[in-house]
Amino acid sequence: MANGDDGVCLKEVLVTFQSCLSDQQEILMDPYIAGWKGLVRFLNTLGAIFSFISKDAVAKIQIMENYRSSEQKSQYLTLQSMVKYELANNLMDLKKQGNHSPSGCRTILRLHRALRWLQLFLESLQVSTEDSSTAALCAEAYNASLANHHPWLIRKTALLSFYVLPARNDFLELMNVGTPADAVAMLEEALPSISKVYDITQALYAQHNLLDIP
Ligand code: 1Q0
Repeated sequence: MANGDDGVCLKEVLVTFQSCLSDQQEILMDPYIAGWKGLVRFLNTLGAIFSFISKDAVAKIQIMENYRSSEQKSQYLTLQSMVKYELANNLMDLKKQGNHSPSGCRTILRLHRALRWLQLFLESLQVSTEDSSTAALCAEAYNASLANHHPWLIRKTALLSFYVLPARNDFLELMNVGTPADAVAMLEEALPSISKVYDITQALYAQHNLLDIP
């Protein structure tokens, strides 16, 4: 995924989300996790100030990788099979966070909420103009999504960290897909599959009443 010595080609990362969808419109866990790993690599190139975010994302990715290399790995092949398996075997704490290790469903729910942030941020970048503020777009997307699930201190810290984001054109160039116009065209191409992955997961979690698991 690296492009050059220190950059991450965001196109390759976003394309990974396209390969999440199986023929049956199920979401495949491995490319979903790989997509997040790529995003974290990109986040790490933006500076150490974001390490409090990437550490949490890495921990969640690790939990899911552990499930995918456990004896139950086949149950975690897709998000749909994971939900079915964890519900059937009572592996989720539906009321409060319990003693056993975090379930796959609660872990994916956190990443799923972050995917909504990504979707909103990419949508706004796509229609942004040269003088748009990346920090403002990022904060707006965050406030409309993840912030509703974060306590005050995390919200404050996250919003403060966004101020160091590069200006819009510099940010688009960091994506390593060519000019800012090329990057915007790439976002247009990548967004439908990200939205589809988000919508399918949202419907799956809603159907099983899992959108608020602690
Ligand atoms: C570009 C700037 C990146 C901004 C990322 C926005 C997300 C802010 C999230 C702040 C998270 C703070 C750390 C801790 C949070 C946890 O408490 C929380 C809940 O977990 P738990 O176990 O306590 O219940 N965790 C989460 O909400 C998960 C957060 C995962 C965030 C994953 C972000 C991955 C990185 C993405 C960078 C993508 C940049 C792409 C830009 C694309 C532009 C075309």
